[in-house]
Amino acid sequence: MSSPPYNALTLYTAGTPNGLKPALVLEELDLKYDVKPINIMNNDQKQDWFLAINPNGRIPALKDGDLRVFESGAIMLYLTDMYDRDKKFTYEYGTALYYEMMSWLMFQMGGIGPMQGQANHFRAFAPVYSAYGIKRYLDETKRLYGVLEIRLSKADWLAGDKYTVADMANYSWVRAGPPFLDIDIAEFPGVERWLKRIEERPAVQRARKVPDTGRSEEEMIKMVQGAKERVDSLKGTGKDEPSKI
Ligand SMILES: N[C@@H](CCC(=O)N[C@@H](CS)C(=O)NCC(=O)O)C(=O)O
Repeated sequence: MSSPPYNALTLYTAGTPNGLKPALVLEELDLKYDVKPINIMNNDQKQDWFLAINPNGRIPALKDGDLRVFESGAIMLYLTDMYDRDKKFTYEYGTALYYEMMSWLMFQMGGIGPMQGQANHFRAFAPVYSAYGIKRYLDETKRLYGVLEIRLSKADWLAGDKYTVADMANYSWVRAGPPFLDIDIAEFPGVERWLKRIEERPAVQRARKVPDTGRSEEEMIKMVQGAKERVDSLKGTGKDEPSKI
């Protein structure tokens, strides 16, 4: 069998922070790819055909011919390793800047993603109102934004002097902080400037429409607001957190 790349890319994704990450790379590199929208509310991602692509049963996943890649960070690295020959959005493997970029990418994968994901769950999707759960994960998410702020208050990009997959991965989550968690991004002025810089990129605007859900950004924000109100309405109904854990 020949080695990758195979120039036969299919992205399995949904309109979520992790789902956005590969589209950001694909659009910046102007690659040709098919999109298979996955309805995570219907549990498409738990079906056998999908588990054969991603045994973890989550989006996103990527196929390049018969080769599969899962975990959003691995997908981003696959795409830059294989298709970013000029190193526009990554650094040369083995250099100091490569490991700096990798550090910020892993910071997102192991920190902001899981912590903010839990904060979103408690704030907008939980079957109970848990003040403890909301506070625990919101505080940790804000602490992690503070770590980004230390870097972005004095630099335009997370690693070195260019926009890389590390910025793309962190951006995908940080942009969701205000609508989901009412985080006031002005408390993190360097992060706020960096978000604006990223949002101006035409490739970012295209990626945000992948997959095409037929819903505008305003409609999505309204849905999130409704979800938060549902959780709030559980306060004091006996569906708030148990007194003993
Ligand atoms: N570490 C994984 C996380 C993937 C993940 O949590 N995806 C969510 C959407 S953002 C998902 O598929 N949720 C549906 C489920 O858990 O079944 C990655 O970065 O790819």
